[in-house]
Amino acid sequence: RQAAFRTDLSVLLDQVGTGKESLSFMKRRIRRLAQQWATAANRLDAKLEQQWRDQKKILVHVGFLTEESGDVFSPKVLKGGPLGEMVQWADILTALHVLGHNLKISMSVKELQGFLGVPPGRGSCPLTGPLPFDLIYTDYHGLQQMKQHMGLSLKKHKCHIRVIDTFGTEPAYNHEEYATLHGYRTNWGYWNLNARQYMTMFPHTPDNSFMGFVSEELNETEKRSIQQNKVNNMAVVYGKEASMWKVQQGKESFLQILHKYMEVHGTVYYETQRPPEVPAFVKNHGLLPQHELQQLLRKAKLFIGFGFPYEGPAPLEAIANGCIFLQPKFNPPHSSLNHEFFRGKPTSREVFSQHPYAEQYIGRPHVMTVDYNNSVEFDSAIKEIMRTKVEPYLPYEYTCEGMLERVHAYIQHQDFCAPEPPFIPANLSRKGSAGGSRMMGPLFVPLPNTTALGWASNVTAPSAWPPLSSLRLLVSQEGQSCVDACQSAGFICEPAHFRFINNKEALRRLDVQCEVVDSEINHILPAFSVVRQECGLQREPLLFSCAGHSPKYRRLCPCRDFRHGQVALCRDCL
Ligand code: U2F
Repeated sequence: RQAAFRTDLSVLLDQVGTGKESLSFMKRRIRRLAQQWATAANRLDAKLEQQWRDQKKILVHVGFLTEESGDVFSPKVLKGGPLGEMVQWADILTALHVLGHNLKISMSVKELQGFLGVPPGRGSCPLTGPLPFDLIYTDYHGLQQMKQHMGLSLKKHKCHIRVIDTFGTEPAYNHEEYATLHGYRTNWGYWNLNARQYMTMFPHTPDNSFMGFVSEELNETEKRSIQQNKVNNMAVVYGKEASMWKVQQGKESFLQILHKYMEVHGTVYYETQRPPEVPAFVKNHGLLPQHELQQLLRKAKLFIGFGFPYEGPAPLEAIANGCIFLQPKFNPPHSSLNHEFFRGKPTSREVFSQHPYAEQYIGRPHVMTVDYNNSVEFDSAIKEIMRTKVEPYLPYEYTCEGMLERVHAYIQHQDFCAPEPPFIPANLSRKGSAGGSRMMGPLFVPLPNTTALGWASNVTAPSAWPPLSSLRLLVSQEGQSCVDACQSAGFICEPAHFRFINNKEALRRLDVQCEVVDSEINHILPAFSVVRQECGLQREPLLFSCAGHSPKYRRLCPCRDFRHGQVALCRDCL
């Protein structure tokens, strides 16, 4: 069946259910953004020009909101607890509904069992028939629940699953045996999925797919009125929970500096009294409903982060409402190795500021990233912000149309169930140069001689998505990951393309001198060591990793082009 865009959200609102603050929060959000979604649906509908879209049967099982997982989030919705996840799930549900798919929503194990057709009860009971869904969106909690209640049949059906995973999961942590043997042990991970089945909140980990969420969009009249009503010396602090302000104890000086120039506002949750962490000069509004926060942001000139929370939605909302976002640089960077918050998360990603997306993808004049310990730098940043005029800005990928476009493309093109076209393992040869090898049949794609970038287009993988035409082969520096190598050349690492460059032909085309070409199970491969003239190809496709790097190795990197404002999609991806 063909999917038809929907602009009426009432059925969705009924499906979300009632009885919890988290659900009420999500429904308020869905209602508030309804008009914006409808406009976006009409625009995308016109843009796709009658392109056929399959209607999929989709189950959304929101694991972290189930009682069975402890649901620690719902009771904190009105108390300054994390809302980013709820923002994202509300938007995912809306996107799937608006795209016209056949949607079922479950927020308890009982509902999950009902939808999957497994008998209720505590034990694991395999699903005997076919899976009644084309796609299941869930999270790590939900995945665990499915394992408990579907037993081994989960393995059979896991290619249909998508895991919403805020901070991302790197391939080395996802591969059960490899993670166990090589110390990539975490509280999560170990699911042996294709890493692109994990979907993140920001496009920070190209090994995973970028799901995202949306932010409020403004029309031209609203933009003009915002610019007229900006209060140049008004700052709003990012941090709705008092503990987020505690980070400042002992080095309160930057808040003092800020206070010297600006009126400081906060939206910190409190019960009866001002939280002691919040200085007396701060005008605290208490936790605000989302639409009231937007109003506050429309007046403010500056939205300032203290370093936590990491990578939330609020800075995008602030920038969309015409604020400049000021945030601390992290030196050394924060990661699962040195910071409690990231410890146990299945990623080694290093976070160089509170909001790396804002820094890298938006940047000046909307975003300023400075060293908060350097009071001179901080002081001059505040002065610069007060005299800089900025327009409200929202990257296309965070608009409703951008999210619909991306989710549409994933649903129609990402298929982890179809057998991968033959993965041709290394044609091993010892003591031979890669240059001496035969061309590798259908995977051979010639490279222009002049540059290491850009496979030519006589390709033989018509079903590949992203299409092979987007591939650019690159060699990283020693110790550099493919994430960084591709980025520094203006591209993005594309894990789906690894299988086309994991061969001797790629080494030969790049003129790599190999004494030995080995095929191994190691997440930094394909790569080579210049000093030892050793080349290695990847033997385990699940370990193809954009993130991997190692000091002695230069990596072969499959980069691709991307659309401006929609990094998840290549030029020919729609
Ligand atoms: C992030 O979670 P948070 O919930 O802490 O993220 P924020 O950026 O603070 O914003 C979430 C939403 O809270 C709303 C605001 C945002 O959409 O409009 N809000 C509000 O309604 N009223 C207020 O007074 C203030 C904000 C991240 F999203 C999570 O994935 C992480 O787990 C967490 C920790 O890093 O940070």
